[in-house]
Amino acid sequence: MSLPAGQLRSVAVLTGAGISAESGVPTFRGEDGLWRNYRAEDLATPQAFRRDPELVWQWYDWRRGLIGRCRPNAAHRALVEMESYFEDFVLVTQNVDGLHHLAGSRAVVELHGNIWSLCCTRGCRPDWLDRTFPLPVLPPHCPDCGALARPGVVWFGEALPQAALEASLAAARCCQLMLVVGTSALVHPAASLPVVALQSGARVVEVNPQPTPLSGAVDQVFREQAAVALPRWWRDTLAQGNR
Ligand code: BV8
Ligand code: ZN
Repeated sequence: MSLPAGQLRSVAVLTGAGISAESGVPTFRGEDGLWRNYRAEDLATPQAFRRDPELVWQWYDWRRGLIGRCRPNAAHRALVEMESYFEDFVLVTQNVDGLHHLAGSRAVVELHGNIWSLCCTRGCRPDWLDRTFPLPVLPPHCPDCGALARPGVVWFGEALPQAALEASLAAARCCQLMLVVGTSALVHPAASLPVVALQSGARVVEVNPQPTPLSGAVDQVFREQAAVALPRWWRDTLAQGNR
């Protein structure tokens, strides 16, 4: 479906680890996605945390140190400009690196939480932000009750925050255009959002140097890096009222 120029009002974006790749944040399933021969699926689980909270915290502390030195790239910045331009704009991210907020995006739905957020495993207090790296003590404990603290992220096998899930599904159902940027489209239920958008009649565009399970179903593919394709397409096409 193609809208006449200038008719584009509602845009939804789904981002994955690939949008932060050019900022220096390792992706999950790329060759640099490994850590000490562990896979994300082995460590990002409640079972791994129960079994060895210190090992899981060492991984998160290592990632926090890496991410803490990274800055948003041109792709993050293009999405900030789009947010001010379009009447209805929602940015749904699977990323926990916080780089969209750092770039200036406000309408961000963090499906999988945020690596800078900590939670009390006893639930005695609301989650809190702690941007120190490296953390002084591993594993960290709750400042109020002394219980073990956990990263404020959604692990495999855990339900996504209900509000975030509902907001992202609503955006997928109502948008005229969905951009799918830098995700392998393997992790559910996030990977189902572009399918919901397609079924709801939206135009779906994928930005990814590699093919994904979505590639055959979307309307357009930019087989390029996000920091190259997104700013160019935003400047040369979308900002001119076309798509
Ligand atoms: C749940 C936080 C149920 C932690 C993460 C079917 C339906 C429902 C569930 C499932 C299902 N099948 C399997 C499941 C279970 C599971 C799942 O999806 N497993 C996968 C592996 C098959 N899902 C879950 O467990 C989810 N929970 O379903 O709960 C439930 C319901 C009720 C009650 C109880 C339970 C929870 C999933 C969330 C897991 N947490 N992260 C942390 O980060 O430490 S997921 C993790 O993967 C990250 O968030 C990451 O963002 C996400 C997805 O990966 P991508 O972002 O796509 O990154 P990836 O490296 O894979 O790909 C990068 C892409 O970028 C590549 O395509 C590459 O080509 C591209 N790229 C590279 N460079 C660039 C680029 N693109 C553009 N520019 C570049 N320069
Ligand atoms: Zn506590």
